[in-house]
This record gives sequence, C-alpha cells and structure tokens, in this order.
Amino acid sequence: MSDTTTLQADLLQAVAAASDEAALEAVRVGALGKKGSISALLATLGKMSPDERRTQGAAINAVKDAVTAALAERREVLRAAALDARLARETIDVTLPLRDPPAESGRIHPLSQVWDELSTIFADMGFSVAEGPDIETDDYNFTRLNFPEGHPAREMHDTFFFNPKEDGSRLLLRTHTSPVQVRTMLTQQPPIRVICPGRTYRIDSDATHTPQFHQVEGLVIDKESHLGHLKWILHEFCKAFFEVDNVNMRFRPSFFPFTEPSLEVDIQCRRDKGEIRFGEGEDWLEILGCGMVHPNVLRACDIDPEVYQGFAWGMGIDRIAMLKYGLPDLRALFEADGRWLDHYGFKPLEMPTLAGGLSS
Ligand code: 2U9
Repeated sequence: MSDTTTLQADLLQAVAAASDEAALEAVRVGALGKKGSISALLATLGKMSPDERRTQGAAINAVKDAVTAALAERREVLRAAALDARLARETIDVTLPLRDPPAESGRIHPLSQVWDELSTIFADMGFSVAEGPDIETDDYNFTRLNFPEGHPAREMHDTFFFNPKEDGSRLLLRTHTSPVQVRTMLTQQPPIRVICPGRTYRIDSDATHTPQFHQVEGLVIDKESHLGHLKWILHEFCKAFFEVDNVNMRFRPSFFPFTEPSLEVDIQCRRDKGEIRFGEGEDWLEILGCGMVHPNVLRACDIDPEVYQGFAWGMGIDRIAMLKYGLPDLRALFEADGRWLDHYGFKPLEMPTLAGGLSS
C-alpha cells in the first residue's frame, strides 16, 4: 500500500473515531494544519521531478479532499449530537401547578345563599317562587296596589322613573316585588301561595341603604286565609331561618296602602359584644312587615273580595342576611371583593336543606 493510501485510511479512521468537536478539530489540525501530516506531504512536492510531482500531487490532493469531506460530514453529525444533548440537559418545566377546581375555590355570595335558604323554607310549606321584570309600569307598581294617583305614599318610595312616553305614561324600576304578586293574581286562580324574591330599587344611598336592594315578599290567597295562618307561617319561617328551636315575635300595628290591617314584626334577640343571638334575650329587632291584603288590591287584580281573602308579607333580604351572618357593612354585599367573598361566602356544593341544615 502507498503512503497516501495508508495516510488516507488512518485519517478517515481518526475522523470516524472523534467523539466530539474538540477531538475532531485535533484530527483536522493534525492533518491539514501547518504542521499536519497532509501539509507535510504537500511540502515534499517541491523537491520532486515534474512527473513525480504530477502523480504525487494528484494523490495527495485526493487524500486532502477525502479527509476534508469526511471532517465536514463528521462535524455535522457531532454538532447535531451536541445540540440534542444540550436540549435534553437544558429543558425547563414551563407548566404551572393546577389551580383548585371551581368547587373548591368558588364561593356562593351570602345573598344567593339566603335566597336559596328562603326558597327551601317556603317550598317546604307548599309555596312556589314567582319572578317578574325589574322595569315595571306605574299601574302594577302603585295603582293596583292601592296607591291612588297623587297619594303621598308614592313619594315615600323615592322611585327611579324613566322618561315619560308620548302618551304621558312612565315606566319605572320597581320599588318593591309586589308587582310580581299583582301579575300572579291576574294570571292564576286562587288558592295562591307564592314567594317573590327579587331586586328592587329606590333613590336612597347611605350606610344602611343602597339604591338597588333585595326583597322577598309572600302572598297567600284562599277562601279562609287569616291572620292566624300568617302568624304561624312567619313564626315557622323565623325558627327555620335563624336555626333556633323557638323565637318570640311581636306584632305592632302599622300602615301600608296594600294591606289592612298592616303590622310590623319584631323578633326577640340578645345583642352581645356586637353579636346578635335569636331565640333568647330581652331586645327586639324589626325584621318584616305584613298584613291582610286590602280589598281594593284584590279587586284591582280581578279577585272577588267577597269570596277570597289573603295575607302578604315583605322583608329585605340584605337586612336578614346581615343579621344572620353577622355582616357588618351593607355596602360590602355589592362590592364584589373576592377576599370578602372568600371570607363570608359559602361552598357551592353545600346546598341548604331543611334536613341537612340550612347553613352548615
Ligand atoms: C300584594 C299585596 C300585598 C307585601 C308587604 C310589607 C308588608 C313590608 C317592607 C319590609 C322591609 C319592604 O324591604 S322592605 O322595606 N315590606 O313591610 N310588604 S306587606 O304586601 C303585598 C304585596 C303584594 C298584591
């Protein structure tokens, strides 16, 4: 075997054996560098005869070309392998830890909780839930509820009116949920047993009033419904809602245009270091208003007061929610502060039931 053939075989073997780019560079310098083996062979050409130089020159250049090509090919292989190794070494976990599932992190607003508790208590007594529009007519919000045109009681409600229509009539934001009972009586035959929870609006804004608030009203219409039934229903409601075995109630005479007689109801309680306990104590707290439905209201709702009679009551959901759950500031109910909701909210899967406890 000639020198050039041996040299080429040795160099190609060295190229193939180089395990990284530094080793390969060493092979290159050893072959093609200034003092490399191929460079040394090329340096011998000057001392050769022209014929010998032609054949040896071609042979040495062939070795040089073969080694250069092998170096380039091996460099690519090693470069790709080095990149793969680096990528494998330098991976970063960009995933985030899982968030709590909604059932764990979400909270039911105390008003929604109380709304559900009210529906649960009254459904158990045979009531259904009725709802109606927030934007009402003057007729359903006032006239049919025995507020005559120009009567001062209309002023008491501080109503949000819309601009008058061409015929002079004005729509309004309902000031109570009573128009829902009007709509119920106009569309259903007695006996009627409904509760009407919903948003209500009055131009009022201070520490204890918000322009939008929530009410729940109840209505019973039948042939012999009387104040005794009303007192029993409200007594059962208060025991169930405040989750106590007994509660003393006080009925005081009052005035509402839509009921006659009209009464305001207080429950007995103890105020202790900023806390209120129901079913004990010597204090009284007003929680609702009620009365027998006025015959004028029955007539305005197409019910014959000679045949039917009934009673109704109304209370503020915001107020009873604050009393039951010790919420100190009415305005917080409307602020949608997540931290407040984390503290005062309820777990979504713990639905209120009478058997399992309303709020446990
Ligand atoms: C019809 C007939 C009668 C609903 C009633 C009250 C008494 C009452 C207030 C309590 C606190 C409203 O949120 S509050 O300011 N409500 O005192 N509401 S009787 O009587 C009706 C309703 C509809 C057809």
